[in-house]
Amino acid sequence: KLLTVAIVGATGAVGTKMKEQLLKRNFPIKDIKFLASAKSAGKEIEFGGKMYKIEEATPEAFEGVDVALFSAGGSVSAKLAPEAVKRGAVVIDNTSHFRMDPDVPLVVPEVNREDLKKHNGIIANPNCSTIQMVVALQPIRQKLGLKRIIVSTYQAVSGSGMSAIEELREQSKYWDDRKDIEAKVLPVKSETKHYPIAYNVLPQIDVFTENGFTKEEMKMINETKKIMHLPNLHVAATCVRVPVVNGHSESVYIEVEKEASVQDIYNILKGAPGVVLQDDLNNQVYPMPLYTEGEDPVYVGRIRKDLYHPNGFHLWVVADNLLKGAALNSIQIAEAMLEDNLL
Ligand code: A2P
Ligand code: 11C
Repeated sequence: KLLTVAIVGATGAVGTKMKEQLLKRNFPIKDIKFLASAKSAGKEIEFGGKMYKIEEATPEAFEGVDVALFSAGGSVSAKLAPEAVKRGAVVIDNTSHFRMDPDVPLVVPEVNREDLKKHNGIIANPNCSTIQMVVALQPIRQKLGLKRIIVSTYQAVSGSGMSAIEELREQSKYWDDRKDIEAKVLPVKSETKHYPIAYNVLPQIDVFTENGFTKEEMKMINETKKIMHLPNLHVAATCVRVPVVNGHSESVYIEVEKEASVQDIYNILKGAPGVVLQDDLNNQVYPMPLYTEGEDPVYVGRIRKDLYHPNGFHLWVVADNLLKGAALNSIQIAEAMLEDNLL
């Protein structure tokens, strides 16, 4: 079966990777549409050796589309995803807009593929930092149970889009005058204050919520519980932006229900779907974002048993946030739906 696909936000950091992944994974495409803002309409984009004209994302642009991959911000999804569904498309939405809607499955195929069956036209792709964590923890949860997660993230600027990548590149040139570097995008474009990301670490990703956690932190908390179907799981997150172009890293502390050894965790993660174990201290082997760029799996290393809690473990989890965290997971959702006759 060949499908007509649309990428909404085709010129963006994630949209560009969606385009690459469709080709790389040989997604069965009959036709493809590249949609973006009015500013990009008419510009050309290359796909599989052919040039395509970018169109403005309007309701009518979804006529004849089977699968629409959205990554152009929450407000674009809010407005246009229902229009795409009305015209018969299945929407796979990479924004946070529909994620906590009880009628919208929030899916990481390695964890809750079954939830796709309950879709009503829209499937939400989780936040990048959530995806890589649940891929690493689901196999452990299945064997040992899971009671608690405390995670601190080290997130790359690519999570904040093309303009943040440009900002880090630009600021990085000014080592001598680093106190006077101008910041316009990070930590959050819409906020009043901006701070340099080069030579710095920003303990704010997205805006603050009333309880003092940021929206990004609350996404990790709420999305994890929804994806894993564990409403009573205790999750705490501290999300931090670091001067890395691409690849999110996470220090994850977990408490499981059954007592286990580090070797048990190794055995569980070895060969687990979507996971690669990189943990060899004698040879200084552990995951790092510079080396996971462009790679599909979620890498796990530095696995340690807590020194005090008998069921506590520490893990270091790294993945390409634009791939497994966004574009790849979206395409894997489409592939799973195709296999399960849901498209
Ligand atoms: P454009 O390049 O035309 O502005 P990023 O996350 O890397 O910043 O990318 C955001 C993506 O969302 C871009 O492709 C951008 O297109 C697209 N976009 C932004 N605003 C709109 C809009 N109102 N309608 C459709 N696409 C939009
Ligand atoms: C970041 N995780 O790294 C964010 C980007 O909810 O899809 C993704 C935001 C989202 O900045």
